[in-house]
Amino acid sequence: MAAYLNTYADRAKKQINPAARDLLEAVERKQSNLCVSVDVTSSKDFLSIIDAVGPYVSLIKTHIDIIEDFEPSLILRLQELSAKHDFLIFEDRKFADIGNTVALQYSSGVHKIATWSHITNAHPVPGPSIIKGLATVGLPLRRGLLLLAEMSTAGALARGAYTEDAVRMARDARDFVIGFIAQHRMEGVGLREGEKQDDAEDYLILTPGVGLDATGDGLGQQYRTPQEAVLSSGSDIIIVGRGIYGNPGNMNINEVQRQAERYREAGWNAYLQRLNR
Ligand code: S5P
Repeated sequence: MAAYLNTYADRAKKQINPAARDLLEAVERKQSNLCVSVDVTSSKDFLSIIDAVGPYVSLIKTHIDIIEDFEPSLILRLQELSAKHDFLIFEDRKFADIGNTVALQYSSGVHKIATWSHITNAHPVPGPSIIKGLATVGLPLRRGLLLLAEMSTAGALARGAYTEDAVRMARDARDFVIGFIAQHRMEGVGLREGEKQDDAEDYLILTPGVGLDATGDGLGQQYRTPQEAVLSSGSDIIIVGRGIYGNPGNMNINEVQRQAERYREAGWNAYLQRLNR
């Protein structure tokens, strides 16, 4: 049986990377495979959404560079909310440069991502050196990396041979690469000639492009339901942004909370169905 068909709790015990283990343990504790993507530009909205959805998530995804009034104290507030509500933090930085540059982007600058973000992600486009560069910063801090093996957008170039190469790159860096941003599972993908699928391989699949009410956003985004992502495609964590907070311009925080609860339940029920199939 493929490792991902076990419970989150069992899978946590077998992870070698601490961030992957912590995430799976949080998922189990909170009975939530929901990650909310907080794509808003003011610190106030950012913190109020996170405080509202906190009880229903195991992971909060940030785009810290879109915050207009960013100050280092925002990170302290984020960390307080992470402790209050028991969730991990994933900065969706999508690194895509040479090893030396990404190591600097990860450790330095205004945001110092590696100091607070348990998980981050990278495009495999530069080749294995991007993992090596990020690992020099992330591994000593017990961080984990996701590779973007596929994207949710219409016409994405991350498919076929590109996706296969991404999975091979991950298999060569098991201590740091904990999984993929993807729309499907990656077991059996990218096996080299004569190589057999390792049944113990257990990458985390985090899936954006999830929505219960819309099918797209008019800018290329494509949505599937939590049921499709988790039950049909074997996703481990659903990533939901606007499906939960709508248009931040006219946000009702009670409604944001209600939607987070709704997505948590949909994601968790799909997982239970997968376990019992
Ligand atoms: O393929 C991808 C990869 C990512 S990380 N498609 C995505 O949409 N994302 C991110 O997920 C995107 O940057 C955004 O932060 C979030 C989806 O937001 P939503 O509002 O469409 O749910």
